[in-house]
Amino acid sequence: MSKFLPAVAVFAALFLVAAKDDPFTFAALDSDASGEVSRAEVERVIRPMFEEIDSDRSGLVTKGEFRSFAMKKMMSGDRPAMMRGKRPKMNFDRNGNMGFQGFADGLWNAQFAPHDADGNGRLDSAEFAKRPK
Ligand SMILES: [Ca+2]
Ligand SMILES: [Ca+2]
Repeated sequence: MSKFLPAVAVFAALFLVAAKDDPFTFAALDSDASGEVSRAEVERVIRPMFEEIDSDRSGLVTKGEFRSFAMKKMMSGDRPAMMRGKRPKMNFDRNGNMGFQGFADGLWNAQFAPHDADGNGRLDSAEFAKRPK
């Protein structure tokens, strides 16, 4: 029996988990099937996450809500797609609040815009594949 087999099996299992739970697959994001992922399409997918973080449904995420969300995900061993790769800049205002557009700006600028090689404001599948997994 190859000593490499267990590592391969673990890798395959991780891949299956990621494929099942990751909302940031190209096919899931490209909701109009145009062959490119736009900022609007990313916003559609991250809106429910913003609403989950905004636990009091005020329409704004506070630093406290963000910390609680991050802690809950860490405790459950769940690593949201937005916490992979380059960490988004969290655009909290001076009162410690962040609206949805600030949230979307942070995520887009950290994880999508840097891979837009042709600068057209959208990621095609080749550009998207350059995102860290
Ligand atoms: Ca699209
Ligand atoms: Ca592009």
